[in-house]
Amino acid sequence: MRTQIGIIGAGPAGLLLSQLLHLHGIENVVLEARSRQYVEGRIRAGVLEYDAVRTLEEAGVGARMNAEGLKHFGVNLRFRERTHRIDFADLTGKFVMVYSQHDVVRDLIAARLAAGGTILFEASDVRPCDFESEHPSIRFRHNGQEQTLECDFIAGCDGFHGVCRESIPKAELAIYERTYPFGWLGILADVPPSSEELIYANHERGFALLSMRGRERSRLYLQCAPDEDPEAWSDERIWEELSWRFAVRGEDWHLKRGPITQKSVTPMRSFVAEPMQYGRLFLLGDAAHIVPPTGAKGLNLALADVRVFARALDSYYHKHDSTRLGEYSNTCLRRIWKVERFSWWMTSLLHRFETHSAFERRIQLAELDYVVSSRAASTTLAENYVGLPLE
Ligand code: FAS
Ligand code: PHB
Repeated sequence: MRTQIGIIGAGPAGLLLSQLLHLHGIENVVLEARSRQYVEGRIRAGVLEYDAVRTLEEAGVGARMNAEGLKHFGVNLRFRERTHRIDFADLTGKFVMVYSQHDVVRDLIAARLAAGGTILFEASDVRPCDFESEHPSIRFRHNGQEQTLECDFIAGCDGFHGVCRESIPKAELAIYERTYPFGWLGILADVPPSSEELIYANHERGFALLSMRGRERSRLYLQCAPDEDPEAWSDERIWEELSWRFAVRGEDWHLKRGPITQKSVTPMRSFVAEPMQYGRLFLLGDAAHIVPPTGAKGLNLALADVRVFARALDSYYHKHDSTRLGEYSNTCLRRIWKVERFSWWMTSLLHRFETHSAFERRIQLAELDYVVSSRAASTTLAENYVGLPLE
């Protein structure tokens, strides 16, 4: 087999890249380890930045998002049993779109297949090869047959646990990481959300987040131990703990309960691998970086990398200019580190740290107080949350 761009991974990064390259007339093939059903059913992120919405519209996959997604013009911080709204419209003139990652993935797969795109699901033993040469290739097994995809460039969109980053010689990569002393127990529940907009709660018992999947289903998270066993949490125990953490005074508000249909624990880490390219192998999305989900940035960072890489390939093939390709990693990293900082800051601001002294706990609450009482500080949070300008 031969193509121009071999893409490893059919998550949001790989699929959006495939779609944008198709629109630029650049041939590509996507190799995905899992089945289509698995990839389309994986519950993950839920918030799209303002520019990510634009990017998906430009990619021709914005129709269902705009019909079914929820535009949010603000977000709420809850602490000391009081709720404070950060007004995106007033502070930035922008919004975020609550539309789940698995819906984005479904829309992109549908668009690619409708356009005759090639996505090989359930490909196994996928290995990027010869990417230090000008003739890279990807070896893999599919339908029981060993195959080779020859290409000009390889896009490593295979996530944090993928094969691409691991294929780069360790001496060539600088790794920056931080592991947090907690995780998130996430649930999906068949009950309408108890708030029109997201609520991030900082409580003595720990962090909690109220989000949603449309108007009929709730998505909620609570801070837990990093190795928490979700099966140790009955529905009753989850709803009780969430009710504690979202407790509020002087507001006619209560947390609606309903059947929990999915629960899982996500570990929390910050991670960046530099550079994001080696020879003709390029890393995009979680393959290169991870953020704690507190700032709702993981998916959005992946989509931003794709925009940079697709534009660089467009210049290479259609203007015979490889400058952008050579600058891909530096261009992405400038914005990635600002988003890593914001995700770290939101995590530090909202979670309970057992190592915190009484003084540090007071400083954390004072910072929350400052954020919600200063227009300048609220604007800082708002402009990061709706999304920093793309390169
Ligand atoms: P992905 O991991 O989505 O996709 C990589 C793809 O490559 C997968 O389909 C995988 O099967 C495939 N693959 C892996 N190895 C392969 C191989 N060797 N060969 C072929 N294919 C291979 N972000 C948020 O903003 N908010 C959240 O609430 C949030 N929650 C998350 C919960 C969990 C459990 C996880 C793991 C992540 C969460 N994230 C969240 C981050 C998440 O949304 C990622 O940022 C996003 O999926 C990144 O997209 P990709 O880079 O495409 O990687
Ligand atoms: C989600 O809806 O899954 C979500 C929203 C905001 C976050 C993290 C997750 O910060």
